[in-house]
Amino acid sequence: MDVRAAVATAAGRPLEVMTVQLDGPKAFEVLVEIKATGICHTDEFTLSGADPEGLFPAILGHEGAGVVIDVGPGVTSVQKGDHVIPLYTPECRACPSCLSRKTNLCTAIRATQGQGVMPDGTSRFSLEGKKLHHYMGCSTFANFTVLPEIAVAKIRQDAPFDKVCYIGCGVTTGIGAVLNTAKVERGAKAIVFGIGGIGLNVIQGLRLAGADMIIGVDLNNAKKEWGERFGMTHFVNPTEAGPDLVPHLVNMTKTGADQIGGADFTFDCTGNVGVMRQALEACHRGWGVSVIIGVAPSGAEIATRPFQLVTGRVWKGTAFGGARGRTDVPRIVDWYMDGKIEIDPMITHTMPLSEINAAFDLMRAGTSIRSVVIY
Ligand code: NAD
Ligand code: AHE
Ligand code: ZN
Repeated sequence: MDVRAAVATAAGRPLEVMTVQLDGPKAFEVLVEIKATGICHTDEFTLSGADPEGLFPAILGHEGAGVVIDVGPGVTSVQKGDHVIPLYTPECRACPSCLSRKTNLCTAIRATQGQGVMPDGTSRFSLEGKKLHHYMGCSTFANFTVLPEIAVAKIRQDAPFDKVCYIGCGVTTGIGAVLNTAKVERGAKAIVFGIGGIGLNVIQGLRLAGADMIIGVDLNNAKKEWGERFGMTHFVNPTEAGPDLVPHLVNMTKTGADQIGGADFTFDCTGNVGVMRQALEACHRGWGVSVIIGVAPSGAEIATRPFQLVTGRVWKGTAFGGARGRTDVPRIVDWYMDGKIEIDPMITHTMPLSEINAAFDLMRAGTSIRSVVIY
């Protein structure tokens, strides 16, 4: 069938909106009509050429919501008409990783997903007979896409696509990093580096968890008001904090008898390896936990003095907020529908697919939190 898609033809080039061809679902696959998709910084990361796994030409996008239009042979868990959110972290419930109960990183289809193809090794997308790559197993920058059955979460029918698409990445990643990965305790002191589409969801997750002190760090002063809107208690712009940011942050966390200072939990939501080091070193000696969420460019490495770890700080990472998609995503949709979490104010811009490049410009300029393409 013919579908409309924004194609990433080469690294560093604007997306090209065009008609491409999509084959129907094969065994254990589903055809989904994408109704809305968010644009995450990871899409920009891959489009820029910084992603070691980046493949071109490809149809990017991994933060969508839509309706099942058709199912291939063997599909049992969803049917035509179901509303779903695509999952870049699938949940097969049968691989060693799923069965371990220790991780959300299902390994059933990770190898082919990284090669930009479906589990049988072929692509469903093409342009005039030439293969187009899938992206993160989702390719939501097309109005129809094909996904493995294990890579869709069935959600309630009354949830608005143009809002809950954000649960496909940013909302779940930020809130999940707090609740699943860090397991933040009530009364905690936390620092969030990078107050964008992910960082704001970390902040609302910290508020849910009952953190007392939530320090936001961002180069962009406009993010102060945004952070405060979702529960941030203090804001620091590193360029205004004096010569050394880490001692400044540690000093801010010194209270009462504890004059050692340092945060109980820190979160990197920038993808900058220098910031990741600051986030670790701003943790409390003996128990502070620093969670890396940001995705860093090909070749980048993190560094710190081993002493930082010897003295009890813990460095962790998280993908999709540690969430098991088919189990956890429908629950997060319920949280949104019940008013337990907010999404609407973070969606600062909406546009048709034809204007998707404007969403990337807004992100690069720091003027959007989330842009959403509505098909
Ligand atoms: P975004 O562009 O909306 O926000 C990034 C924020 O970081 C901006 O406010 C920017 O001003 C700030 N920033 C940049 N450099 C900084 C610095 N040196 N110090 C302080 N602040 C700085 O991006 P986003 O969509 O929120 O994504 C954030 C990161 O998270 C990206 O690296 C993205 O790829 C990654 N990500 C990871 C996962 C995961 O599962 N681990 C999921 C989604 C996104
Ligand atoms: N391809 C990149 C890795 C990018 C990455 O870490 N992606 C996250 C999700 S970011 C969503 O916005 C993720 O899920 N990682 C786990 C995985 O299996 O990829 C690179 O650096 O190679
Ligand atoms: Zn993302």
